Amino acid sequence: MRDPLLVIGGVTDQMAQKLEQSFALHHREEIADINAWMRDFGPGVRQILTNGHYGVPADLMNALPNLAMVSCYGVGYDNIDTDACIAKGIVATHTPDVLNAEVATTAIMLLMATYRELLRDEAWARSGRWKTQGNAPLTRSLDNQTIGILGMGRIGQEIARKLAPWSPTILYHTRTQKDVPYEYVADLTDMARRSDALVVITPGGPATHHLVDALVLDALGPDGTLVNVARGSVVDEEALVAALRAGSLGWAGLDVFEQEPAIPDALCAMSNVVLLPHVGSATNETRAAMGDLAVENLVQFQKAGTVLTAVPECK
Ligand code: A2R
Repeated sequence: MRDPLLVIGGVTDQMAQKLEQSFALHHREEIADINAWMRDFGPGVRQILTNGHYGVPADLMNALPNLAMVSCYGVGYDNIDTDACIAKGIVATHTPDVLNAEVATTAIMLLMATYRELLRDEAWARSGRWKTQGNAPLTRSLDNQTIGILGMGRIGQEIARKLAPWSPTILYHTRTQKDVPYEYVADLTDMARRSDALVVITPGGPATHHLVDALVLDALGPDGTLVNVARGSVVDEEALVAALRAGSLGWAGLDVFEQEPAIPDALCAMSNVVLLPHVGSATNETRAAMGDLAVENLVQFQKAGTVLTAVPECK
């Protein structure tokens, strides 16, 4: 008999095929009567596969007496209560590094799309306005900009590296200074004031909640661009809408939102924003690598009681 694995959120066919060799998959969304399922399978469940969006709800974690390991398909794990994991002896894993390049590409795509008005000009070409109204208005160059990066970890460093062909001046803000060849700015508002664009790439969770607030947005200013590829919670979305509406912030490129999958109507109605449905890592290649790592963590724990990529709190 294969061990039961509770699966929260979607998995790719490739992940399901690999997992089915070792586990009997129980998909949370297919369980109609969770109490009956708990009685039948709960005590046998030692492992969960989830993602950064769903995490593990507290009632589920508490109801599984033998839960020992949670594998998160994603690098961000702010919806997994790591304090509760530590208290219960549960090891949590995530998928760092394998998505650095893709999320960095997404950040640069949003910078390019906002600076060069990609959506406006694409619509200009497609709608025939070129013929009826003439050339599209000029845009801004992404070259030689001062780019402030909030968060200089694995992905932040990859964003800085990938920006090199545009000859930027890179500033960064984190809680502790890093060994990187960029200028550290101890105060986030100062950094925003000095930056043409601010790229947000910290984890989510209480420590970073609304780090980018009205003051920071105001400091970025009417010619400034905000790009968020981290978590919606890091930016005060209400303040962002107000700043974009008032023109005290120029542009925003957003892959993440506070109440996903909901995006405020006000943002959807603005022409100075580019919106993506949280697709920072969402390519076949990168999701395959993330899926492989999430599955390898599960299988190795099942076989040997060890994991490859524990979250720092569980190391
Ligand atoms: O503050 P530090 O020295 O721990 O630096 C980390 C920074 N960070 C913060 N910066 C300012 N204020 C905070 N409260 C704060 N908390 C963390 O974010 C570090 O430089 C960076 C996180 O880097 P990594 O742990 O290497 O994460 P990675 O792989 O770059 O991914 C970042 C996030 C994920 O958690 C997902 O939410 C998203 O990107 O995909």
